[in-house]
Amino acid sequence: MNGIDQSNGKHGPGLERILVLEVARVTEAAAIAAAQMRGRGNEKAADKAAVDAMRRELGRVEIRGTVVIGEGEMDEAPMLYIGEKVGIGEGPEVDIAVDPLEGTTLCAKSMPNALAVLAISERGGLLHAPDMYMNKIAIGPGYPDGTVDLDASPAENLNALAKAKGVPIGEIMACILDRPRHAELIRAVREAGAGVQLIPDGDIAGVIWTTDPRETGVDIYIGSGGAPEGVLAAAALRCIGGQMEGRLIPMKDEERMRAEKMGITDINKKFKLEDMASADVVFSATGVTDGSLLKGVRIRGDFAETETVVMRSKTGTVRRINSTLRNVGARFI
Ligand code: VTB
Repeated sequence: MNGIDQSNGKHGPGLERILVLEVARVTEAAAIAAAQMRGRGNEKAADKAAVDAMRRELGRVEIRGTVVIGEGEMDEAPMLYIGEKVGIGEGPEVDIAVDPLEGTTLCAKSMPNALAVLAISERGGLLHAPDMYMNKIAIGPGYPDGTVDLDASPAENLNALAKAKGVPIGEIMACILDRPRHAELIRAVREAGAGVQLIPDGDIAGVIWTTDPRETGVDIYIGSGGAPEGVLAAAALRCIGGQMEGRLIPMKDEERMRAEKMGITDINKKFKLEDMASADVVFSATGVTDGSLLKGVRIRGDFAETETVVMRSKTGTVRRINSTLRNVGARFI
């Protein structure tokens, strides 16, 4: 999709506007909890703090929610597992995708771009992506449909993007996760004449950066990362506009079976943005550590300051919310 979703979504009348503030509160709470674990070198503890806080806050929202992307299967994760019912049990029926701490390592090392992330959609509006790798390609809004294609070579995609942007390929910057598995991809991008911005972690932010190249310097995201993160990024792009494709990369039979169990009949399918986020969606991210998308949490005495971006596909509104929360009995409210 290129541009903003003006429809009501094909699954129902659309999400209620009030939910925009509610979901922002939820990512704020997760971010503050995680922020208190910044730089402690303890990924598990940071993640647990974010999960606990997100779970608690979700429990106060007037929804009948089902987690479709969460911390794992029911037997793997005690909280926010796939299929878990969240919310107060009244209000609209919604599906929820969470990544309470996107970039646990970034948080544990107090490095940039750790986020608390959540997307909420009408029932059935988000792809139930299993926890496995996904090949992804994404660009921001304003380009003709089909400018890039997951099955084209890096050089083809970069040339097409440069042409659509009206710049020489030397001015295109690709964001790629810094992993040995991407060595060949990185080489091909550089050989084509484009630049590579390597990130240690956090490809939801990597995808979102493509929507504002003037600010972020990133034109395109390419490479493999988590499939759940792919769906969350797609939810964000559905709100801001942009194009994205993804394909699962099952490594073993067990992963194939898991995908099938989650309703994915064609494991080789090239998912378009609209397949990953097919209905009205609200996306919220709060910065945990400072980053180019959002400022991290500031804790000053009894106050915590947060920055959140929350967006809604139905209208394409993107809000930035700066909050100051007060510490009441070891909890910021
Ligand atoms: C990916 C990416 C995430 O972790 O899941 C990555 O999508 C893990 O990749 O944004 P590796 O298995 O190669 O380490 C993140 O970077 C952070 O959760």
